[in-house]
Amino acid sequence: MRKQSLSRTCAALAAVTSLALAATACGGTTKEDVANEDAAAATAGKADPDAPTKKGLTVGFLPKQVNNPYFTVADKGGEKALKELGSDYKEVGPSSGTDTAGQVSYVNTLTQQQVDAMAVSAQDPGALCTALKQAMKNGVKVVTYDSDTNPECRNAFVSQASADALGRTQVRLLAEQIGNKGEIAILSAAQTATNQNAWIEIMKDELKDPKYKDIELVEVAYGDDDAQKSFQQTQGLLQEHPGLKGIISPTTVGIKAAAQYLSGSKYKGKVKLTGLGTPNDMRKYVKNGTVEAFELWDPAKLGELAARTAVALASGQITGKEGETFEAGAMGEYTIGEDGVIDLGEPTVFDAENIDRYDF
Ligand code: RAM
Repeated sequence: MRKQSLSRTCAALAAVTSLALAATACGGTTKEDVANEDAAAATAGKADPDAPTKKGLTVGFLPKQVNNPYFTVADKGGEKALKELGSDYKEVGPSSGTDTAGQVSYVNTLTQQQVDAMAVSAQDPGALCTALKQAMKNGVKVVTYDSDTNPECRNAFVSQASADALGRTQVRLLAEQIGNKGEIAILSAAQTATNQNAWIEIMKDELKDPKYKDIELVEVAYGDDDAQKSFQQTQGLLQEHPGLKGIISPTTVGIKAAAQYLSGSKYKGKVKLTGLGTPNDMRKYVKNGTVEAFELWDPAKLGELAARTAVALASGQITGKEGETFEAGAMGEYTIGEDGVIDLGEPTVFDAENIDRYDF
């Protein structure tokens, strides 16, 4: 049974007041929230792998940022999968990659609308927890995709590839391009983003390997997934560090803005750039010699897997526990790993040789 709860009140508040006000009023931790620490476990029950796939469900997608081409592709993948499964899709979300209060309000609104499940890419791990726990307490299944919250604040996390693999391969790509020597910088997105920070930690760890002893990470800059800010941050990095040899930008918005800056500057081809980008954004810069190689997973597949995970949860086929398995349509069978994490698979490296084979 769904009880009237704090989240309902918050969502109602969000409907009648400014989003920021509602978020402030609802963002704090209450006694009720503390008592609901294990909301995920309480609503999860036992998995029945043979339960029929429910139809007519509504799954809300809440990306970090709408109008970000990466999330447009990812969420379209979710929409397509839901259509195939006979369920409904909706997308809500802030237009800025640093509007955490806005994300909290959208979680509350989706809860109030009694969606069956939501797929969320978290701008900040902790900030969404209270609202997500309330959602789960109200019977809404919560899947994070792309960027996780804390494990107890969702049922499962659909990860694009292991953070370990992504962090290390980006360092390896850049190290190769600069001949294992010189100053490098990172251009990230929001300072709070769970996925970005996880990758940056792994990059720092990878850099401890003696084979990188001549590489020095001189700065981590934040472009907030805002094209203009990322462009300016790139310019700033080059002014601050005239000897800079390379930049890693693990964000589609950041790498595109950095490529745009380098491409029109005297650094083109001299200062190397790699990271995570979409082939359609980066094609031009690979062809004009600004970028040698970068990587990404297929965002449409990530969105599809998030949608299929949400439906499997709402159908009772899985609860998010390690070891449970489910069928993700043509994508095949997936097994839930430690802490409720489901890995999509390996990322792809794009370069001049293969980039024209991809269109996203
Ligand atoms: C941006 C976002 C997103 C990240 C991609 C690679 O669009 O920061 O969270 O996964 O880049």
